[in-house]
Amino acid sequence: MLKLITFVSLLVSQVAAHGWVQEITLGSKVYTGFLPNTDNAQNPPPARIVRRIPDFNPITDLTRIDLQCGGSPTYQTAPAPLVGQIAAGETAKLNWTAWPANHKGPVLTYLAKAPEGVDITQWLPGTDAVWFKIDEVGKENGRWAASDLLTAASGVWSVKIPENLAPGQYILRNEIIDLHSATTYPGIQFFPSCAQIEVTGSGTGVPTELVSIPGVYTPESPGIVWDIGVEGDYTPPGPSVWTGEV
Ligand SMILES: *[C@@H]1O[C@H](CO)[C@@H](O)[C@H](O)[C@H]1NC(C)=O
Ligand SMILES: [Cu+2]
Repeated sequence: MLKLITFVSLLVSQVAAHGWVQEITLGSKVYTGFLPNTDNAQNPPPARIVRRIPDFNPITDLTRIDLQCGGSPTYQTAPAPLVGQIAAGETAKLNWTAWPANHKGPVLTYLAKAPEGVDITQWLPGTDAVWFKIDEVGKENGRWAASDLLTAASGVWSVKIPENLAPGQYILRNEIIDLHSATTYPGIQFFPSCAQIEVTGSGTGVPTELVSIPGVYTPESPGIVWDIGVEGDYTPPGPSVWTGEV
């Protein structure tokens, strides 16, 4: 009986934990996210613009390739079959499943441009330095991006595609970082979600500060070991934000 209770409460706590991007709106077009619980149960899984993930468990090892777009030792991410459409200057809306209130931390967004002549539905960046950051929010007026601001926005994280971004195929990587157990490393939890997008427009902006994921964060990077109980500002880890200004 004790075992059963332990098992049931474990299930409940897992259901209450974490989440994934269930829906993406690019401009005015709506796409279903990769839904790990139901999509993984189908063979083949439904075609999505979002790269597959095994489940809603966090990535905790900064050196694993799973930090890029999700995965586990037994389930690697892979390119998705579809590509979403958005114009530079439009807003992408990432609709996360209910985010637990105690999982506090920043929300960051990166882009990576598929190399010339490579179709994004075939592209795995590996550890190449191809990523640049377009958005980050840590804390605003004492409220954390996750979950305070995200939940206040009904679970939808909005990020503008820089107006001057050069057209092409990109991976849009939205990342929630959970700091609730980050007082030592390992402890910090990462929840990346990668959508494949085709950006249209006549922009010419090309960022110069490119990082690799994994590689961009180390246990010593500012913001990786953190005590959320401490008041004050928080600067998210990684490179500075590229706004597309020239
Ligand atoms: C988020 O996506 C879910 C599932 O498609 C949908 O029911 C919900 O209305 C969406 N939330 C918002 C704020 O658009
Ligand atoms: Cu957790």
